[in-house]
Amino acid sequence: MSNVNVYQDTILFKRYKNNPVLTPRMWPYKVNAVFNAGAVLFGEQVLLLVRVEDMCGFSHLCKATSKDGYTNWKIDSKPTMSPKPIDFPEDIYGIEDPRIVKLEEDNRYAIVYTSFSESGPLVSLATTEDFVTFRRYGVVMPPDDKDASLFPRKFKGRYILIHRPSPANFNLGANIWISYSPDLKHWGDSSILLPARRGSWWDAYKVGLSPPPIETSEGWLLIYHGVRSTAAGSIYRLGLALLDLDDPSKVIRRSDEWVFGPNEYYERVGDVPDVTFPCGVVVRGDELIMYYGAADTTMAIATASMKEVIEFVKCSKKQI
Ligand code: BMA
Repeated sequence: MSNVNVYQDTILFKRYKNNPVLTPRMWPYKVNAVFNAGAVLFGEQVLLLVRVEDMCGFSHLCKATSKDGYTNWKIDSKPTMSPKPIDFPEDIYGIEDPRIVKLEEDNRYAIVYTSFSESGPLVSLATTEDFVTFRRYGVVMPPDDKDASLFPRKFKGRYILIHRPSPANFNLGANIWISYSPDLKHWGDSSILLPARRGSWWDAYKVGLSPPPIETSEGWLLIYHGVRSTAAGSIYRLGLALLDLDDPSKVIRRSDEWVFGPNEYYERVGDVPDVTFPCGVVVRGDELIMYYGAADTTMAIATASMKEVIEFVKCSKKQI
């Protein structure tokens, strides 16, 4: 397959030359696919919690760490965090797509992930200090809901969650929502944060948060995915938005064009073709390292300059 869209998405993000960096064949045990990893700086290392799909079709999370964030990945020899359907029945068909943030108030990392329940996907929460033991909070948002992350700190005494409920009627659009909680347990004051567009837009009818929000001096940078539905299936691409630093319910900017999308062979061919799906980034100085699932099969990396990304999003249309 030729790279048909070589010019469109190479400006801001550059693909790592040795992509894909993690593949099912590298796994210490038998798996079908490794993708959609959450990412965080843990001590001196980049830590990925990779979504691993087993040979029954169920997903769990497995840790992979690397000193430079690109090479020499050390992969846990068995699942790091498995579904626990006896205590948490909502995990019955697996756990997927973790988004990790380090909470500023203490030493904990919050992992917000999708539990695949008997009634469909929903949002669950766990915390950890060491990525060995996990405290599970259970369901945060009932189904259908996914693509969720916390912010690293409270705003006026409340935690904020970004998430994406899906309406039963596709024509109503699956929009990104924002909700608040005083205690990580009781959630409310929900409203639409970033709506899916309509018509032939690349992000019409379905959008969702990709990695957790990234703090910058200009506001919270959102990398979100938009899903274009075509006769040949869906195309998962990425766009940018900027939220107000003190009040993240205010969208300041939103890019019109997508900034990254499936182009290379490993993004276009796999269990689900034409998917680029990041659940984690690491920022080191000006370097934004984006870890993304490619075609629901492998893990790949693209990098960008934070300065250039912020300049780009600031040139986008004002939203307020
Ligand atoms: C979305 C999520 C992702 C997946 C993508 C493409 O709805 O469920 O886990 O990568 O679809 O299949």
